[in-house]
Amino acid sequence: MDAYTPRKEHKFTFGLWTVGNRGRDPFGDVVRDVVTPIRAVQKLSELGAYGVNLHDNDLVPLDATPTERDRIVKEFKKALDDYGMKLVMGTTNLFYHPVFKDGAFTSNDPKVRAYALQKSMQAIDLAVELGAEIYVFWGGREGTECDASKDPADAIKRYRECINFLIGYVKDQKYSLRFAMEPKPNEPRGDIFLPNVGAMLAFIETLDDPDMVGVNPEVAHEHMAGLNFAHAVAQALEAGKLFHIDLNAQKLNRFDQDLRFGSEDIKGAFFLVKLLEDHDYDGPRHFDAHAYRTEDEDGVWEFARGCMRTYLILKEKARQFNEHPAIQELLAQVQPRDAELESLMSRYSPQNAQVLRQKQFDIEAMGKKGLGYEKLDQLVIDLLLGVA
Ligand code: DIG
Ligand code: MN
Ligand code: MN
Repeated sequence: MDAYTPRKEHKFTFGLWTVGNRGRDPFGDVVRDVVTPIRAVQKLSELGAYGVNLHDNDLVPLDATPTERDRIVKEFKKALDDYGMKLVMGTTNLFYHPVFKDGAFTSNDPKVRAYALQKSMQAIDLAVELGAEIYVFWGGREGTECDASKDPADAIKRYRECINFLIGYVKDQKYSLRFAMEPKPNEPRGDIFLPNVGAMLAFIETLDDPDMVGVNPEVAHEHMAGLNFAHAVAQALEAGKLFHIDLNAQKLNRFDQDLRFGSEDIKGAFFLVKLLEDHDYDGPRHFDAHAYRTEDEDGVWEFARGCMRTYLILKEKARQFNEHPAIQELLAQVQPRDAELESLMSRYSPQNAQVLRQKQFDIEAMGKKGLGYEKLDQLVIDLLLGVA
């Protein structure tokens, strides 16, 4: 036990599919035995996690009878109680079965879209029964390879129709559930609709009840699009739409690696953790990631331990940043305040516009001013490398 030992209060969660990942990839078979949902709950609780998440079929097989389903749910609920774990987020697997090969909510076939809604309503019931208050939609199959196959505007309309239908279902059932939509630019589809946080935020505003819907940004997915993940999360936070987050790591310009959190791009991971902590994000810290294919089951638990440990190390580094004299002194210099100008700009008025138009600015001197960011960034490097 040290300062970086996870505790329930840190709200770390893992999808059953993460520690249950058996290492299959497009070019190789499984390398690990099954980790059952109950074993995952037990081991993650022992490691200090707060809860787990699941797709419907991570727990209940597609072909389970209602009786089998109820037995499985009863046993799983007992495991959650026995090990003091929460079921935090639910989601529907709308990507594995061949029926979804050309999408679920955006499929050209109305029978597929109708089945996707039916499956989603059943999965929502399951998640609510297990105590979830967040429901994620990751449209992994909502996209194209052949753009001749469907009008992308029609696809967005179908997507909206299905999400609105499920908003109606949740309200009708009086469930206390919020939706979090998870963007990804591609993979498994050649191109996926609503590819990043910005696109998803715009889509959410077109729904019947935008307040009920937020985003679930994932590190690897914004990185796949070459975007700054902390900036994407900041936009969601600032809009009050960060309902959930998928933490992992990713090397640029590669397939979705879903690596252990913080194992790549340490500076990016640091500024993400700093953002979440500075803004008192109180949602779950979900690791949507998996161990390397090289690992056995012991390696899987090292992976899970590492995700949480690195988050806590970076959380401590963020505290040190906020108390670091040289960094804070430099920040005060590079972030000057000007009460008069800030007041003028804060709200338009003819008077403010008139005063602003009379202002004189020495833009040559302003342009020549050195901002000291080299020194500031090196102080961050010193801090992260443990020499500050
Ligand atoms: C992939 O990043 C997706 C699926 O794992 C799941 O539907 C979602 C929930 O975290 N992330
Ligand atoms: Mn991913
Ligand atoms: Mn994810």
